[in-house]
Amino acid sequence: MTIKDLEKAALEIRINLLTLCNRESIHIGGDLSVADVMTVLWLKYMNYDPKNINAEDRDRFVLSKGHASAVTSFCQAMIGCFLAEDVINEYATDEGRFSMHSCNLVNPYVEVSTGSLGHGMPVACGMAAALRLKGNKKSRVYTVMGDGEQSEGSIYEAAINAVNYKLGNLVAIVDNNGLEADGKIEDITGLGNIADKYRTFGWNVIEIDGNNIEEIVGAFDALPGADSDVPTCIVSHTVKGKGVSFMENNPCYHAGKVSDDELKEAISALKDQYVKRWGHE
Ligand SMILES: Cc1ncc(C[n+]2csc(CCOP(=O)(O)OP(=O)(O)O)c2C)c(N)n1
Repeated sequence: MTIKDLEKAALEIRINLLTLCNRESIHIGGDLSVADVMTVLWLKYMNYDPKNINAEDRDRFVLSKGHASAVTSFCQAMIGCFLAEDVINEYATDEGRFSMHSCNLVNPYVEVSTGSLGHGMPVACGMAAALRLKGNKKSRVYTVMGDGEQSEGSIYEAAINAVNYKLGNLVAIVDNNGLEADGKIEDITGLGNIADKYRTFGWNVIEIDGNNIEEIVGAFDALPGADSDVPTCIVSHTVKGKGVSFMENNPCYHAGKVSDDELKEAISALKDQYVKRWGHE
């Protein structure tokens, strides 16, 4: 897929997110910040066949920031797991497969149910170790975390163990948007430099503008082989609410709904940005 194809797909995913957000409360801010990385990962790099979801050599995905379930579902819709309309129509209904957090009891395309922050990364670490024990040298385990989530101690236990067990098949992505649920991370926990922390533990670290599709592609292209010995952390600097000016860097849009007027304004602004860059829709 070309950069243009990926940007078009990211636009469609953002429009789907906003359309859903007009109907149901979702974690829109953190969905929008990570939308570009998720688009590139799912549409270009994940080795995952929706028709053969138990294939041994598939890549595994664990959404450690489990509240970004909507963007994950819309990416999976794009590769044919189900329809985007299914996500919109079933979201938060009693019989539906989709909700604020991904659940593998109702949705088989979810490898691991998540939502409680700090758990996905250690599970991903265990999965990567299990693949090694089984002699699988091909599959990667990707996990996507929040930067607020980096306050959970379990993340660091996993990070230390990933290096100790030489899990070069593990790729951790931190969506570094600077905000957590109700404010700036530097004001709440004073977390400091995330990239330096992973470097100190011995990880291979790649820092990118995570809302720039070209840089994201560059980061995935630069990953060492799945059979390498050192885990990689992609620190992805993003903007919470990316693409919708009234949501950007605004903690009020961590989670919630958008009105009809906000929906219209947001979609037209997103389309304008795309047309400005590529000349047509
Ligand atoms: C263990 C745990 N504590 C609290 C929450 C509630 N919670 C959901 S999202 C969130 C903020 C997370 O911030 P961050 O990881 O930066 O995610 P993002 O800003 O990208 O949405 C919190 C505190 C939770 N899901 N799990």
